[in-house]
Amino acid sequence: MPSVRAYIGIGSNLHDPAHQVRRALQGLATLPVSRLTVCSPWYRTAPVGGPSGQPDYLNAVAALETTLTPDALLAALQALENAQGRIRAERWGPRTLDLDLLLYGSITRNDPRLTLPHPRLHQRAFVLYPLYDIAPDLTIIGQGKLTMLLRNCPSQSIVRLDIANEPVTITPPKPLPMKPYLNPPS
Ligand code: A4P
Ligand code: MG
Repeated sequence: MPSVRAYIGIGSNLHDPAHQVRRALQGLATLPVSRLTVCSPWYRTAPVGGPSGQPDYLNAVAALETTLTPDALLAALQALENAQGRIRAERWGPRTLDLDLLLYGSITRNDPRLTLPHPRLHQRAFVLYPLYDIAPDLTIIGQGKLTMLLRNCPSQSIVRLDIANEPVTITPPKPLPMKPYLNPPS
């Protein structure tokens, strides 16, 4: 079976998010019949939705080449979330780790268990900016060119962190430098 490129959205806002994201990347790097090819820079982002007062998130997007089926990949992502203490208490509540399957090749699917592309991908700056960093020419099937989605994305508070683009071994500097990423790339 030929491998497929899948994009994974990574988010954490509990229990040392930098540690959670690093650990998630290590988990992604060891998935069977898969290869972690790149991880975006990391972003500090204000929470979108969910209960008020929750901490800011650390978000990134990773790309995998995989021959896992979409369902097997989703199950593997959920196993990584569970291994990192993910508790599902309320919708969009704070979490140690969220791994969303954003895209699986050009597959579309409309099943509540697995919707592809991820149904809210196009509304979220915390997904679109890191995705643009690693795949600027991408067209999201059914939604349009990434550059267009970025231009139309609602304004959200996100800051790109100055971290080398090295999956697994990255260590965020302390204190986190704040480098506003103000305008969508043209
Ligand atoms: N599911 C369906 N399609 C997918 C997919 N493509 N990838 C199902 C992953 N899961 C998918 O997910 C709920 C259900 O969605 C699962 O049972 C799965 O079978 P979940 O991870 O348990 O819960 P969730 O992540 O809270 O749900 P949801 O609806 O995916 O949330 P979103 O839309 O991902 O939003 N703000 C900031 N700044 N940064 C964030 O990372 N994340 C969220 C979560 C809200 N606000 C945020 C952030
Ligand atoms: Mg999720």
